[in-house]
Amino acid sequence: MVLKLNKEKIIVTSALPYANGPIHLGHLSGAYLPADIFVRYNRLINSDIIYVCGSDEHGVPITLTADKEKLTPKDIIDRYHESNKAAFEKFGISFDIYSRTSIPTHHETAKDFFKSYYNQDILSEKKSLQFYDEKAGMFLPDRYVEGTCPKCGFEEARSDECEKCGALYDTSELLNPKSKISGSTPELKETSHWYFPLGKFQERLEKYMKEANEKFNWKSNVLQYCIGWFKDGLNDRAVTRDLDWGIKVPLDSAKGKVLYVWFEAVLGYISATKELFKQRGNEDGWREYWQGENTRYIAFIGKDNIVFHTIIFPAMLMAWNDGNNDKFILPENVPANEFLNFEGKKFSKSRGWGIDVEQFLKIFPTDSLRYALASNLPENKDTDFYWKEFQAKNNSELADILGNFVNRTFIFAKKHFDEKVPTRGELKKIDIDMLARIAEAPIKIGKLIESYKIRDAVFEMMSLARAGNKYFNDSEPWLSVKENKERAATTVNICLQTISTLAEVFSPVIPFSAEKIFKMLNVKIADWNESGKREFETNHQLNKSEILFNKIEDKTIEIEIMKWSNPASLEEEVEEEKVPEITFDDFLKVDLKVAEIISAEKVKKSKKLLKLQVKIGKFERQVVAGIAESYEPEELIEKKVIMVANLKPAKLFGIESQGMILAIEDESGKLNIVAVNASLNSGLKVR
Ligand code: B3M
Ligand code: ZN
Repeated sequence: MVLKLNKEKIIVTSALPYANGPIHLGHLSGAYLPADIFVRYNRLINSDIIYVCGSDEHGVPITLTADKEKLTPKDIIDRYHESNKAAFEKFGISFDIYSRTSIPTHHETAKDFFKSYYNQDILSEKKSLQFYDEKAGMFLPDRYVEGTCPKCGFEEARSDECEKCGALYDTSELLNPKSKISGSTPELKETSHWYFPLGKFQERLEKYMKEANEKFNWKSNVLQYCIGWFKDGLNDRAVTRDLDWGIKVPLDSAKGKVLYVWFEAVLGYISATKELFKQRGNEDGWREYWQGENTRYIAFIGKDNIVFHTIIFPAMLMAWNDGNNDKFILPENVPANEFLNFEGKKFSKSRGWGIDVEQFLKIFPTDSLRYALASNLPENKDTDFYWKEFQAKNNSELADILGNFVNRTFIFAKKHFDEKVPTRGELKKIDIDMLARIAEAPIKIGKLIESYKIRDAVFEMMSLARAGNKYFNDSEPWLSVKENKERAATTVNICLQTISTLAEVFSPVIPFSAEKIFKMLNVKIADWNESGKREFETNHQLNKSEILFNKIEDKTIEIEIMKWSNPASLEEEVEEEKVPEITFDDFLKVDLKVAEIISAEKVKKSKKLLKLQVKIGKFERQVVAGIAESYEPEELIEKKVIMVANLKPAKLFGIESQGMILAIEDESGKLNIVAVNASLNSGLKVR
């Protein structure tokens, strides 16, 4: 049974992030910002669309974090569910619901799917040998066992696959197995699991993908990935695990087993939609979005989640549809993004590399980040977040192009037209061309967003702002206002119309600033189809203008660069590090001086920190340095070292630190202070 609907419905989902850590910029660029822009645009063209997401709260990642922090899984998920929800909100991600997989609705939904497959008799129970960690009291998932490859002797091989030589082997063949959880040697123990017959769906999946691609033009990175999987052939997949944190397998014979987290997490999209409609007082409303005849489903994800959304989830829905009267639709597109790196290196939760959203938005405005990320989305290949580029996007694009155009127009209208929209006079070619540009921009941008080319769309938005500035310059209203006020009126009128169009087309990307512009223009946002066609009433009153984007100062950005270029706690990555270039002037901004250490003492309760008093010429300073694990305080007295003398003071363990001592971290993790010849006087400048 398929529901007939009078209007097309669209459901958009973004991957459900594990509730075991904060959301970072890489997550945003992968699956959330592009989806949000797509959804916001669709709302403006009056699509009947819902945007659904939530926390993924089961699986080994959660239990591991809990173990590490000596807390319960529930503590962990509660903490991160709330903080991630708040971070998304602050970043302006406009979910209709941010649900979670620990809610009863989700447990029931997941169990229903499992029971349906069980009753349809498509699951098979198989016995296998699996590593069991006696010390941790648990069966070990594959990626938590490491050992020596039986083929090539590589010592960090995974439990059933060697990364070095590519060999695949049976878990029981792995030599010297080690549990990554407790470090002990795990035993092989027999267990049994339920398997989903993915292989049986291969033909239908290939057909589904082919047809979806023909109709909706899938991204080539996604297609290539799937083709690879099909080539290797799909196998049965275990959908249960031996764990106690998760959704209990709804069979009497399956004590101590839970559903595999990926099996149930994808169903989280459905249960979150159910929850949304429960909240809306329309219990069955969710069906229109999942089971309607003219319903579209688009799943936004990062590239590491492709197989689950293009193969496993569709197969699960097909299997459900085979055995039930209510039939689900399959994703029409899965526009997966590649990764965003941070200053040349992969974001890494475990290594603490990469700034998270909450931290970021404490320092910089949301729209600046949204714009910078949106114009650099990893749509076809990995991209990088660099602080300097972020600053340039904000200063040279948002502030200098868009902000400047809005600002100069408002100032001009205030000065010469009494803060009102002046009426247009006779149009010249330059005006007609600009009006044509305004009219076509929303159409062009809309098409790009609809085909998931968000970067290009953002480029077009800023191009329109550039065109606005050029139109203002070429029209020279500051001259015409003296000689022929009607000319100036026409220019200002068209500039204001351009601004209104800019606010409309930019609103999916920088919604908070767009809102400010509408307020300044004293109008409400129009439907996308009407944008570019706004006619202001005669003498329409404008509101007070405000600066939309403040410039980010060099020193603010340099602090961030410093912070992230000296993360003593981070392990080095194997790849060569790409460090952004600086100019000589940049270098000169760092005031490096010779300093003499005159006293040193341990900081109470800290293993790493020493409190130092140093002399720089005639002046004394206090510095808190993270070198306590490498030096005894006495060793340091009278040492002449190099110090960053103009670092903004910061408090560490409540103690003010007024500078930074340079040190070199060697391979063993020891810090070696950069000491200079004792004959050099303190206060001398390094250059
Ligand atoms: N939680 C994996 C991840 O956070 C996973 C996505 C689930 S989507 C249903 O990358
Ligand atoms: Zn090997």
